[in-house]
Amino acid sequence: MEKDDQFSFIPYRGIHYPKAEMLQRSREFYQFMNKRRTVREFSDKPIPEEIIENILLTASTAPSGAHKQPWTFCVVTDPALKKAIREAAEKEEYENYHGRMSEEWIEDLKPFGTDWKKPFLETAPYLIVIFKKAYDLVNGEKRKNYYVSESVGLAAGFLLTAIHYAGLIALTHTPSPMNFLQEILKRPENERPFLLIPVGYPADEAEVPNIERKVLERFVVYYRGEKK
Ligand code: IYR
Repeated sequence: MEKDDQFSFIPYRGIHYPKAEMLQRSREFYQFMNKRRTVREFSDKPIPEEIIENILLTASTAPSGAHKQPWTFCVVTDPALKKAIREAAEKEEYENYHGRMSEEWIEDLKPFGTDWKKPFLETAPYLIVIFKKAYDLVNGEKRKNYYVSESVGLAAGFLLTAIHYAGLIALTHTPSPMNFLQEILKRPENERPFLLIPVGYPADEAEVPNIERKVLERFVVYYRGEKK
């Protein structure tokens, strides 16, 4: 490695578990994550802000290109803003469901029972709107960011994991196009909307689609080399 003297390094203290414990932890974590579901029916029950803060801190532990952390998380609880976001999203979605999406796309969405109406944008106590920073602005000067979508996608994954771990639900929502988020939330020109994530508790009568995940063999290819 090429370590520049200008920059310091600190020892990495790994976390060590006995093999049996690793096996158990990995199995249990999979079983836990396998219970995560995207839920579209929210309760309006409030969530303590500190829980949201911890979830956001977890998201910020994601790796990012050159550690630029090219993301902004907008946390929306203002009812007026939620209403504005709902109205703008529904306007776009109405167009999507009435001609803008292909027949194949509409067909692919049938198992999920979605339509242009997005009441959860007002019901959910929190809307987390993730923006990706195409570049940074430092005193008005442009600074490059790297692998922006990959980095912000990873942070979003960490966020969803933390939401699930806290016992809350989320919906990964992608209204399209979603430039309206930039306008409503008055974000600077270097930020682009990435995902809109309502967070909350499920409604009492919430249902989710009866769908299954691919089995390992259908999404993993091993390259094990010669047997020794
Ligand atoms: N953005 C639309 C349509 C939609 C698209 C996909 I791909 C989904 O997985 C779900 C919905 C909507 O939010 O309804």
